[in-house]
Amino acid sequence: MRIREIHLTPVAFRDPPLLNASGVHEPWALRTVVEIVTDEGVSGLGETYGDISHLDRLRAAVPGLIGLEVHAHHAIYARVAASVGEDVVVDQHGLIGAGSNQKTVDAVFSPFEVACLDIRGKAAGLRVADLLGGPVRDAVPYSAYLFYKWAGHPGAAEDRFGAALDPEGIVAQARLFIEEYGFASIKLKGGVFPPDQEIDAVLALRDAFPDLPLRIDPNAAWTPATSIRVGRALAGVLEYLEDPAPEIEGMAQVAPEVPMPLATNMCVVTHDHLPPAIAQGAIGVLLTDHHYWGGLLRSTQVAALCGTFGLELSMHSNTHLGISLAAMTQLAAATPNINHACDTHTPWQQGQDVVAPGALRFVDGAVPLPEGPGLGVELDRDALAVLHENYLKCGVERRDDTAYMRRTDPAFQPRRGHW
Ligand code: GKR
Ligand code: MG
Repeated sequence: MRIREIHLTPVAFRDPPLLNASGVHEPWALRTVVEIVTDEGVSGLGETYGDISHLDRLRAAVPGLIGLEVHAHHAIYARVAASVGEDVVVDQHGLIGAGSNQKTVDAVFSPFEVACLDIRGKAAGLRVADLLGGPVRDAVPYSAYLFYKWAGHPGAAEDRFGAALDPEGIVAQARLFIEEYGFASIKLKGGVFPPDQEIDAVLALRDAFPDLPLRIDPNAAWTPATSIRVGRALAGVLEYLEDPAPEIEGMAQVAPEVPMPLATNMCVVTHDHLPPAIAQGAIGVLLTDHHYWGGLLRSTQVAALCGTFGLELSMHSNTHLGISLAAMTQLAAATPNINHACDTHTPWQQGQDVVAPGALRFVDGAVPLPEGPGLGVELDRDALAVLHENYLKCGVERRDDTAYMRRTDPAFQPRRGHW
């Protein structure tokens, strides 16, 4: 089965004003939908970032992939690497860690690989999880991913989630998510308010949901000294503490001084980071993300390495749609050592999607592995057209949480090692 056509469709969908250490989410989130069609007419889907620089790299990779076998994983990777050349993408919102050439290649390769696996699964009548070694769980647990947020975007009406700017607002948001999705663990995006206010929010969550595992992720907004203070204040409360301080060296200072494991999706984001992070004992949990770890198969290899070196695994998420949720679910279902509930931004999507409804659902906070072959989701072409139209009209070409925040607060500075 050879690749005959590749279609790249940038899309935009509405996103609430979620606050983080870099600023605030813009009213529109961007993604790119990748569709590969084979010479036999079988098509497969992938989903990735929608920033214009990434879209341009995807476009540049396409001609080299036409005619390749969908099974030719290594040849496809080599062609993508050749098209990327020496480029290094610097993450524009500063929340998923340092850039490197390998991370850029891996991020460009990922949606093509996912689409090829979708095709391979459909052709064989197997789920992607079967191609990755077979599912070890029927449903993948996700966590309630809470954000501090404004009531609505500046100048717009209040959205359905309302404001969450204090512990009461955060607990109310958790209740809504747990009622609607049944989540059985909770993550709070921090790095927004001074750490003591965020400690209070975590303690309020612990009081409201005494049985649920909790995490906080300030995206490296704290110094190592503050991270140690917060970690100790939350002894016995957190399942793990995610990216409290910047860089492997900062995390390595914190790790031996706090009672819970440290997790990251910022200081270990490519293979080169694993040896120093392991040697320095900087982390106990890696949040994988197939979008920048080179797709699904390479993510299972990273997972195996983590097992060898005694690291636990969770999964990172950025704002995404259903193709990504399906890929994340197939991967987590087939990765035995993903032993923490995965992150997802799904509730913030408010039903907007490019996949036909029905295949993906939440039951008690977990997504059952879709039944169909491949990823188990189908493109809804009308919905894709609407979201593409949004992209053409919205005027956003790259995610920039800091610039958007500065429209409201011109003096705002991203908070890296700030508190
Ligand atoms: O959506 O604002 C956000 C998150 O902060 C996201 O960009 C991060 O990459 O969720 C992510 C994380 O765990 O660091
Ligand atoms: Mg994180």
